[in-house]
Amino acid sequence: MIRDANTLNALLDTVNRLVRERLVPAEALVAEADEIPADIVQAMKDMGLFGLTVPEAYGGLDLTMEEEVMVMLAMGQTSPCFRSLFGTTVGIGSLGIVFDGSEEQKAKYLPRLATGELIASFALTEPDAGSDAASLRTTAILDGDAYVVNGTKRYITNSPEAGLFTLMARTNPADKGAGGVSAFIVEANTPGITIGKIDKKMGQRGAHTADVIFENCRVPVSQLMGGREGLGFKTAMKVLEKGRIHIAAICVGVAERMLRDALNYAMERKQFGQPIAEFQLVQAMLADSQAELYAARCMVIDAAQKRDQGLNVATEASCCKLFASEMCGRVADRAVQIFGGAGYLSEYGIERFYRDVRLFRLYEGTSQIQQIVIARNMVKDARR
Ligand code: COS
Repeated sequence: MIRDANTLNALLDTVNRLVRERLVPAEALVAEADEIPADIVQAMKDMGLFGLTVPEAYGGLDLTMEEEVMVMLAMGQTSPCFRSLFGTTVGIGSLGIVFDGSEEQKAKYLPRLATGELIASFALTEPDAGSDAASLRTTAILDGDAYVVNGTKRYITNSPEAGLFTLMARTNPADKGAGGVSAFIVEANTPGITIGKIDKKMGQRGAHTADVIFENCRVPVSQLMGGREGLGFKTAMKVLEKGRIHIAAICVGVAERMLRDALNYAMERKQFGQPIAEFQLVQAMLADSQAELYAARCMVIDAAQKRDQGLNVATEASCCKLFASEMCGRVADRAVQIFGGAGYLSEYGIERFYRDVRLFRLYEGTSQIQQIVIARNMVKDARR
């Protein structure tokens, strides 16, 4: 649902200008330094990008899913690390508070998240609990006025920058499944939290991940999400479901950028006396990419519109994440192929995108997890 086309277009114009004038020129530098310059971070904050999904009452833009998708399509036109910086705050890092936080928790944290003063991270994955998220081992045991948290969280995006963690921990060790898990809002400066070394990743340099280690960390009772135990897994699932549409939109945006770069290259590069874009085998790669991109774009917008109508889009969200991330990988591969030898050189940038987009098929639920969610829902619906 697009509430007011003029307001959205004004926002999209600003995002497009930021991407064109500030982010694209900084791509190579950010990858080299593994750091987004402070002035760019500030520009993103000033534009309200950290508050895209925060309700207006708490200082955010409160975008509908369709509007959020439009912004992500625009942000996809540059290196995905830029999106990643505010993506966890507008997505999985803060949505738990928006969905399930108490009034007090919302009032305390959402305004500071919306301005970017606080960066939020989502702490679910562990060394031994990834796809099987319900098996997480981090414990949060009630002791007087606090929960004592012990455990390690792994690959936590933006943890080195985070001011706040949405943490999933087991409050009931007797229940080894989803029902024993609770969600907490944990301030990053709480004693007992250590951030590990920044991970060396295949791509998306500039976006940081690291371990977050909790050692006898006393988290006040007031930080239990919504004041209720045992609902943390469901909070995580709801958050991830929305996040999957968001990530799918970014996949579409980045694929558009890679295909545009590949098309431009194919029209300039001459072999056998003519631009390689004139050759049918190159055209096949361009055409397959365009067709798949169109399909993914339609899917993402359709799922977003359905979600805005209040429909259950668990299946659609996983379809989008699965198809768009796999499509993005195929487009990246064809783009490198079209660039030929130049595609293997870092100065052309396409090899960086090729590495960057590999993550899309892994995080916020692997392609295999999306397949499981889709098929399970199909069986469940058929039994009704
Ligand atoms: N919205 C609301 N509730 C949901 C939900 C959703 N999208 N998906 C599941 N739930 C609820 C279920 O209804 C169930 O509740 P009841 O026990 O009351 O029926 C509960 O959550 C447990 O669900 P389920 O039985 O399906 O859990 P499983 O352990 O079988 O796991 C998968 C399901 C595999 C889908 C889940 O573990 C998953 O999504 N894993 C991937 C995690 C992930 O994306 N990690 C990425 C790292 S974070 S960047």
